[in-house]
Amino acid sequence: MIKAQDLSEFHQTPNPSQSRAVQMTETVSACSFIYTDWALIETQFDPAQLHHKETVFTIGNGYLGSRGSFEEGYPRAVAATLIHGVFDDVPVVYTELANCPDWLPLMITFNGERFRLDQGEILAYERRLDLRSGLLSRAVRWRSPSGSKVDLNFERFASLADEHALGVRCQISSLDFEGLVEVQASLNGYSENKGFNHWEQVSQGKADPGIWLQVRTRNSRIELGMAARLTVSEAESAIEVSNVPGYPTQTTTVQLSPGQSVTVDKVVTVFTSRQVPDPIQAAQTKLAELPAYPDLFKANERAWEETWRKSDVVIEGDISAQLAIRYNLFQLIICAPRHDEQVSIAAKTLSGFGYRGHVFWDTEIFILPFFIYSQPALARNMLTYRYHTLDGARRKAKDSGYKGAMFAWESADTGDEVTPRWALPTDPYGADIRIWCRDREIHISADVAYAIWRYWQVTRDDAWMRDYGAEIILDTAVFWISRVELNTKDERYEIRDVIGADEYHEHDIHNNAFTNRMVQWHLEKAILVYDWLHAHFPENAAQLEEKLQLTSKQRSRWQDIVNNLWIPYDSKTGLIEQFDGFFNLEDIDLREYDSRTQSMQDILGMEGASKRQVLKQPDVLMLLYLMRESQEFPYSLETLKKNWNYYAPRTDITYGSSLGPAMHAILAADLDLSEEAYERFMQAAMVDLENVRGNADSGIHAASCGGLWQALVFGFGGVQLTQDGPIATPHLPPKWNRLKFKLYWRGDWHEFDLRADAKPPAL
Ligand code: IFM
Repeated sequence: MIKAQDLSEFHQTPNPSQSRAVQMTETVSACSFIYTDWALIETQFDPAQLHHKETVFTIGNGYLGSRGSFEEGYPRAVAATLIHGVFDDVPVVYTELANCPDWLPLMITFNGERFRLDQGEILAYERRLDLRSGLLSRAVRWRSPSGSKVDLNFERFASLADEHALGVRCQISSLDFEGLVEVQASLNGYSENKGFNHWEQVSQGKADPGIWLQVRTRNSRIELGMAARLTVSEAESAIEVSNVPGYPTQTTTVQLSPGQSVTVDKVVTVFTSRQVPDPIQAAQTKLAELPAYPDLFKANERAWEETWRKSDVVIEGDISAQLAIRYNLFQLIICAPRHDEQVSIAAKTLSGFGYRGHVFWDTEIFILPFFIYSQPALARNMLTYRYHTLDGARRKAKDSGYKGAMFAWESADTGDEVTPRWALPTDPYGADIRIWCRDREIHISADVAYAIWRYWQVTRDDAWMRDYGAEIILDTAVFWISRVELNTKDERYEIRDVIGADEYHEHDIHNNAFTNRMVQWHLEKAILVYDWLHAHFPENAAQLEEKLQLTSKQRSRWQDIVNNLWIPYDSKTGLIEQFDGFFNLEDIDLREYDSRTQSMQDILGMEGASKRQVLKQPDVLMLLYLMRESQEFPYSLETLKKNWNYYAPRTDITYGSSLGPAMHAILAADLDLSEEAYERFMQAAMVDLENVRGNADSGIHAASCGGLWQALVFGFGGVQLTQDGPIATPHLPPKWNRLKFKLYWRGDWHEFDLRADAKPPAL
């Protein structure tokens, strides 16, 4: 067997990615990967890691995401292409992103023997994701069951320059094969969401040249049109079309002798009725206009270059961290809607079926900062999604007996609550499990307000604030008036029956510090926005007042709540109690569970964990992080130190939520706990690449990707925002020589080039 590193001779293809030599300055291998500065390279095919690697090799372009399944298929493969906003009804979880027709299939046979990785022999194998250009390629040297040796070089990309255009290429070279090679390029209309088929086949046919397929979701009635064109180079060959229902196919057959090669290109277009009234017509028109594969790729490459110019982060001295940060940012970039403000990034991006494409607070608190500071127009798209889903949030508030707008814990196309009420137990005799987040994890409304404020502070986009942001902040502030309760005995406002950021505690949780302070903060900002609107845009203020039935009475109520909302902070000890009574719960020493491989909730049971001082993810510490940016109450380094010492050892950081490690990395860096900061950072960095939680098969952990960027900039970079702009106080991990990134701030770009020795502030 040839080792992957020896495969250079293997890339003799007219592969666009080869025209630009990859700078392999340093490499590190892990999980059968080699990490270089810009490329993730898989060196072996391991069927046991099939689904994990399908997630890892997801590509996309902000419109769709396609998992890294193979063109030729594989038994038990979970191929998926998810398109933003293509939701359809489903039992229990209400709605989910429908797995769209598969644009990848390429079936290749050699004298009738079908190329498959589970047949014949793999003599050499390398799969490479080039993060710089979004190109996924695979080089396989294969011996067929009857003994013929061939090389196959596949590549694919989803164009970042034109989100409706996709490309697949395969160069087939014969080493000792003599005979007929048949290539079938298809569109597969039978994609399923793990056994559930959302599609009705509407029509299909022959394009000029090419094939097309038209399908419609069963309930939401979204139409999708896909068209494809196969071209063959380096060989003379006719192309035929066959129309198996739901599976239009173009087939070509060429004669190949040892030393000869043939290249097939499949370019694909896709539209849905969410963009155009006639998606199949749009797909065909675009296909007819589309350039050949190499030019399509070049335009894509240029678009990536432009994107990385704004978003790249350079780490020197640590190739794993360098690759990992670029990989995590790549995964965020490919799922960020570029031209659609009715959708947002889901917890598992467009890379898997986990959480069904639903959007959580993960987006506003963990993911958006990266976009706000590097591509604010994309952040604006996603915040505008919250504007368009306000009516759903209003229905949720009304249904729960409240006023204003109460955002859904899990949100999809309409903004109505889509968190399932029940989960089924794995034990067939166990009871169904009630999911309380939909009712109680209400901090989401303040989290959205927090992201809007941050966006506004960074961009000074007053027009957006006037037309969209203000309405969101004010109507959710109206909700809080109806949600808080007055405790007449203690003469204070309280918020009872919530779930905070830490989801191990769900019952009888009153006055969760995180929730209460976020609400108080939200109302402080609502007052500022209300006054700002009146001062600068009185007409808009009057319209909004009428629409939301706002009067100065509400403004006074907000102020009263701000003044009197209970925040369980003890100024003598500096400790913040996570919620009323948390300190009275049975304490736990997590060091006694050091050898565990499961979450503390798995070990103790739901009830057991809820009765102890053990956290699934940072809660008080999360609050301190969010208040740190503007140095607001209760943040101070001293308070952070005290609360870190209390809560960090009680947090199930490795097996609890994937949202935790990046946050701990930031705070540990603030506290100069460099070893801890680096360990947590790498835990977050590798969550999908190395499948550290064992669940990467269900999709990318998007919040962790976003948290990682924050850990770099705000943790290791130590960036603080001042009136004069961002200032860095670096705390680089010992092995890093350099950390370089850019931040957008009020119309300017601030470049930071932080060196281990000099550690200068912003340039
Ligand atoms: O939003 C998170 C939550 O904080 C922890 N459980 C998973 C959710 C989705 O990532």
